[in-house]
Amino acid sequence: MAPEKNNPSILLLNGPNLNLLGRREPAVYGSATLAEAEERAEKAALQAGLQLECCQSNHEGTLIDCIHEAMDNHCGIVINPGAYTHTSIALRDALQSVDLPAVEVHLSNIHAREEFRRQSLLAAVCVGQVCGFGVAGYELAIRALAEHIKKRGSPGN
Ligand code: CA2
Repeated sequence: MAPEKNNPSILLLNGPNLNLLGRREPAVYGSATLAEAEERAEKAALQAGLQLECCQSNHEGTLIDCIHEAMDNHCGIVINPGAYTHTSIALRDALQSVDLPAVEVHLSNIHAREEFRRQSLLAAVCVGQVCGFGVAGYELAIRALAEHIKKRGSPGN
């Protein structure tokens, strides 16, 4: 959904392979599709008084472009960076450079999985991290981000 002018809005960004949600590995990532997860996320955002724009890409550069564009259109970001969580200094730099509050989300508990998933390169430039709650994590992250934005003062967009 495109953000309405003058209404505060946030961006929900999903990274590589998350377009396959609900279609593969349901034991790890659940059975809800990305569209269903986004629908639930939008309801949570509207309840918190925020518009929600959703974006998914399998490409690092496209995700970076979305983060840059968020600077002019949104007051915060909820991001599931997928496997880029563990590898992408470029995504970390993008999040840091736009200076918007961001919450990192993972469907699975990355700290209870393989060693290589336990490190997030992005967590240090996010307000916080939600993981292990499946698609409900997107709603939790949106509520947490909304609270953070409210506390910090009224957003300009
Ligand atoms: O738990 C998460 O949300 C992850 O960000 C998911 C990534 C993984 O690389 C991270 O370590 C943790 C993988 C996304 C793969 O998405 C799929 C979804 C459904 C079916 C197959 C893959």
